[in-house]
Amino acid sequence: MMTFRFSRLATALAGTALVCTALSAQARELSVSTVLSDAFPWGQAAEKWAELVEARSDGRLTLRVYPNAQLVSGDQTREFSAMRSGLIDLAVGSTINWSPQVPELNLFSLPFFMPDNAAVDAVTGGAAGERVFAAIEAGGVVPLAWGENGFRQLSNSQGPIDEPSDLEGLKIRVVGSPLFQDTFEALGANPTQMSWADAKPALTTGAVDGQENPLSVFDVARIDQVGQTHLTLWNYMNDPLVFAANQRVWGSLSAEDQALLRQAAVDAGEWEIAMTRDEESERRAAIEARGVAIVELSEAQHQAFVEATQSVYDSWGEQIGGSLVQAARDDMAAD
Ligand code: X2X
Repeated sequence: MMTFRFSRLATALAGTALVCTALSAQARELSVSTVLSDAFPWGQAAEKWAELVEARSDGRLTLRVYPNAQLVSGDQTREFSAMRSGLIDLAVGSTINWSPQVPELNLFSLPFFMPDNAAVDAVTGGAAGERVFAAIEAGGVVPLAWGENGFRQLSNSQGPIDEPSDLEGLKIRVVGSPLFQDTFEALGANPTQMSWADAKPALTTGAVDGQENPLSVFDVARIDQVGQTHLTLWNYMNDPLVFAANQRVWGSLSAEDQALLRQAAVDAGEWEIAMTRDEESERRAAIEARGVAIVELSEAQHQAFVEATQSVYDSWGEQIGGSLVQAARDDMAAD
């Protein structure tokens, strides 16, 4: 009898332990998509977000980062749609990659529109930034915070580029909306759309002559090793990152967890933006030390690029919406 009771108790206890395990296993795991891994500031932004969320939720929420756009088989321009449909829970994504679905994100890709970090901050932190977030929300995804891939610079294997005619006939790898096609065509180049996964092989074989990416990407991905020996620092556009969530996932979280996730995204973004900017001069020096010839544009040379792309600025400004472009101008002027 005693034995029987004891074994019933043991069974009951074992059952309780099982329930506890099941409950703690219910600690929620959410996927985070990124294009670049944590070898790059972009991937580090996502890892920082995960780290902060894990610590602040005492392990209740776990963010698992999936780099290299693997959740969309490398097709980075499908990331936004995949997050909207629920294939991806969360993402730290580029305005370029999401611009095919959210045309307002092309604001950041207008050639030579935002000249420096202060201008970018004025826009992301201003009325235009709020409107861009509203557009993302209207597109079916919840935007949470800003990060930064950086100002994009032009590299190529053929020779120094300091005026538009130097681009004549060069095959340049681009990604994102057709705005990039138009910009490089206006400069006389021969742009070709390609994912990041395909870019390095295409540079290696010489299928393309050039590409454009921030210094951090050029540096970490060792783009110099695939024949890209000329780099023009022209700051033609900045590529902010956006931390965001699938709507249904967001709606399923308590108000407390929503606040936790959003604040952790804001903190991770601020941390990553500061780091990316701090590291720029070291990266430039490292790239130069590897034998890459760096071109900086004089004011007059810069102006020639601005004029050559004016028609793209005008026509895409209209497509994005004149009032959003004006709001961004006002944000920059008020700064
Ligand atoms: O594909 C690129 O060039 C990259 C990595 O910068 C983006 O995802 C926009």
